[in-house]
Amino acid sequence: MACRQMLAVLAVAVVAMAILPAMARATEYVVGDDMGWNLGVNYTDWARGKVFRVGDSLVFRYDPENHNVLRVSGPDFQACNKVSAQGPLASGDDAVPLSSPGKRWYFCGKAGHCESGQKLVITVLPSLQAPAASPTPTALVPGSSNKITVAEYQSFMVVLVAVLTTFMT
Ligand SMILES: *[C@@H]1O[C@H](CO)[C@@H](O)[C@H](O)[C@H]1NC(C)=O
Ligand SMILES: [Cu+2]
Repeated sequence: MACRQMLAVLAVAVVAMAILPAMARATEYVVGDDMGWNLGVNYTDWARGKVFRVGDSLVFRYDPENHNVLRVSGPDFQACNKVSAQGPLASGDDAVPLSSPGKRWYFCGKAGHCESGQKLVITVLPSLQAPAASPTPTALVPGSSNKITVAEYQSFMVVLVAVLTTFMT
């Protein structure tokens, strides 16, 4: 009996350790999925429940005759002000790497499209990659960020398995 429980615990641990690095892998989000970057799509709904991290990317797909993509500030997003530091993306298939954490605001610069709701705001979270040299478990240090790295999670799983194994024998 104890042996079977141990096997079950080990199986769960192995699965968890196999899945976690996969979760840390970069994700490419096609904005609007099959509907692409268009009028008539609610991008608030599209973004809901998605987790964007540094290293992921957004891909805007659209007809370049009818749409483009402007990255703007929060106030310009609210007001649909077509003020963008970089100028519009206009290829129709634009990959945007999410290279830093924080909020990002986009809308279509064609007349009336932002006002009609062709706009997207996302919050980019820090990467899940473990920092190269950081042996301190930052999750346990008061005042530090709450982020748990993959390495820390794996260490935690190893300890958990060891403890459970001890109790079950
Ligand atoms: C998108 O849907 C949300 C509710 O899910 C709503 O609050 C919002 O006004 C909608 N946006 C547009 C542009 O229709
Ligand atoms: Cu448009």
